Formats: sequence, C-alpha cells, structure tokens
Amino acid sequence: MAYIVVATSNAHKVDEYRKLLADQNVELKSLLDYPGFPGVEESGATFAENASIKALAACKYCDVPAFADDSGLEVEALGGRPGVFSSRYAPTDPERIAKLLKELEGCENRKARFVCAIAIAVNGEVIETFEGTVNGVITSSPRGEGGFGYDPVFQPDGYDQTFGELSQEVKNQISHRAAAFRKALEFVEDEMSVLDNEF
Ligand code: ITT
Repeated sequence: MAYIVVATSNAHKVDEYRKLLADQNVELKSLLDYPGFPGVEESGATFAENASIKALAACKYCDVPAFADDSGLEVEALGGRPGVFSSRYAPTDPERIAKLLKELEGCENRKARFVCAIAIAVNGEVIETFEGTVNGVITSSPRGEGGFGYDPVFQPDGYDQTFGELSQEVKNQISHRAAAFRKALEFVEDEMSVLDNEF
C-alpha cells in the first residue's frame, strides 16, 4: 500500500488526518513514527511558509512524499493574533485558552477564524500549498472535552456547540483542516502517482 508522512508530532492532528484519509488507499505515518527527526524552526511569516518548511524537512528526512499542516487561530479584535504564533502564545492548552479569554475580557467582538495551510513535498520539493478556514466566535468560557488546542472556546458559525463539544465527525466535516485537506486531496487524486511508493 502507498504511504505518506504527515509532518507533525501533534497526535490530535494525526488522528484527524487518519479519519480524513479513511476512504483512501493510503497509509498515513507521522513524525511520531520517526522519533529521530530533529525538528525544524517554524520561522515563516505565514501559515503556508511554515507548512512548506515542515513538509520539506520531513520529505527530505523520511525520503518519502510528505505533507504538513500549519494552523492557528486568528481573532478579529486582536488584529489576527495569535495567528502563526498560536502554539507559542502560551506553554499549554489551558494557559493559551486562559490568556485568550483574559485578552478578550469585556470585548464584544468575539469573531475569530481557524486557518490551516497544508503543503505537499515530493522528491525534495514543495509542489503545492492549500488553505482552509472556518469562521466562528470565541465563547466566554471553555466548553467540552473533545478536540485539542483552542477547540473548547471556538464555536463555529451555525452551531450552538464548541469544537470541544461537537463530535470529531462534525469537526471533520467543517473544520479549517478538513477544508484545506479536501483541496489537497483533489490535487493528489489527479497526481496520485506521486504517492506510489510501497512498504
Ligand atoms: P506540529 O507543528 O508538529 O504540526 P503544532 O501543534 O505545534 O504541531 P502548529 O505549529 O500548526 O502545530 O500550531 C497550531 C496551533 O494552533 C495548535 O497547537 C493549536 O493551539 C492551534 N490549532 C490549530 N488547529 C486547531 C484545531 O483544529 N483546534 C484547536 N486548536 C487548533
């Protein structure tokens, strides 16, 4: 079976991608399967740049086609912060959420969006990047145990529940990651031969 590496060490992302790929004849590996991977500095100014840096490094290290996701939360009242710094905003998920709610205390504009950029690298080159977004609002307190990151305080437009409360099936239909992935998959289906490496 063909396989591809997703250049992430975030087990939640791997889990979401595994479900998104369930109907495809492709095995998914991640950097959790390559514990010697040295890591990279996410020095890009945009999600697409950081996704490209990660995909390229994994493709070269693992010597197989790789894709990477750089994602984050853009909050309108904060001028788009934390954006590409979403994972570096504070040390842990609960601290990131607490800091965000504190910054938004008393703020009526709760509009936010999740953004995900996916880059695909093959034969030591980034061949394409794709972007997906989902709009929503930041709730006044965390709700739900599901998902990861900012999910408990993000309520997507059209829903009364946060990503922490919604099932993974629903999140995987409407999320920024799902939107970017659908575009990537469409591209790959046309170019499936790039994935024809065997175990
Ligand atoms: P990798 O770089 O290894 O993929 P990471 O968690 O550091 O893992 P990013 O650099 O892309 O990933 O940072 C994305 C951060 O944005 C992530 O840690 C969360 O805090 C937040 N985030 C992204 N997608 C999210 C989602 O679907 N739900 C909740 N928070 C999300």
